[in-house]
Amino acid sequence: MQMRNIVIGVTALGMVGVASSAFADTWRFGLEETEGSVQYGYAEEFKKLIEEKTDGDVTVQLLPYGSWGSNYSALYDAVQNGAIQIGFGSGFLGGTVPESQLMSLNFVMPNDQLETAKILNSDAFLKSDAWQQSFRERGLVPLGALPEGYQVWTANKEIRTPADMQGLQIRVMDNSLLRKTYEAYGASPITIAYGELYSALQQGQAEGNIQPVFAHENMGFYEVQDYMIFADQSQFVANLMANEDWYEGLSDDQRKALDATLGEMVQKGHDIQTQFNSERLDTIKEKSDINIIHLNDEEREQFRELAKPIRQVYVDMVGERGKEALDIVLDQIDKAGAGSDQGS
Ligand code: 6CS
Repeated sequence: MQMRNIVIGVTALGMVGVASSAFADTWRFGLEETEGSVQYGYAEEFKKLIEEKTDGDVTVQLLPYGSWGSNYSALYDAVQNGAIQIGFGSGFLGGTVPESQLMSLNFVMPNDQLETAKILNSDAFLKSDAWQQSFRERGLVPLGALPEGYQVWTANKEIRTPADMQGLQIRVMDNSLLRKTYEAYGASPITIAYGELYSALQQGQAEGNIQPVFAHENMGFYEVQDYMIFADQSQFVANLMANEDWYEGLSDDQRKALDATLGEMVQKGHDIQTQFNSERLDTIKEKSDINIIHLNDEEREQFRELAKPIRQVYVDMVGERGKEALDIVLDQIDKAGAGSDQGS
């Protein structure tokens, strides 16, 4: 059975053996998600590649959601202080790296998901001063980005237009930009921890949810929701990041293995998320009678219009460096000639 209330039985951060040296040849990799998730699938492949390329010099230890605690700031703090060397940070990371909320903007990324992965992992973006400094100023280094699939809404009512979303207590990750976005759509967003979300949905404390398909299945959320709504408004993107001192202390061989692995993982990460999201949608359809809705262009356009001012909200919230990062992404989308969710 899925994890229903994952907060129960989690171990404290100290129990994963975080006391050892930040420069040990065991690389601890903290995940925001459980086994069976896209982050876990990515991490398994990452581990295989690193261990092969370093000929046993390095062992990668995977720490899924729950093994390091359940409050995401504990994971981000552990990467910042070197107790965990590598970790994922997505929607909740906005409190630690405000600029990272760029990944939460709606109607910005290319609608080709592989193209999104390539742009967010390009040197032009990833190695830019704007993105590097956003993380380095907080003792972190951005290593890459993992798009995990489109964010899909669920609710117990049909949602086709912003009018249908009025006052809906939809659960968003703890991120000011997401709250502003869903307020602009007319909803009344609320924040609930990932591990408590199933029971919150079951008890009606939250009336709607936003996740990639695999997560609706992996965490069982679809069991307690009646409608699944595909609006293609944004992809879920997790940042892969490392402790800065640890990263700077890697040997040449380790750095080479890491760089090569990260390069290979762009395509592999895309393949993993595509496969997981497609298979899990089949599972949801088999196991439930959830109603599936795909917004048409006219319906989607109404959300796109409401999302437009949120880019400026992002810039006002995070400042000039955030604007630079956003401009680089927009420029890369333009250069790639990729069809974009931005529309005309
Ligand atoms: O919604 C959340 O809180 C979590 N969802 C996913 C798919 N990954 C991590 C994230 O924090």
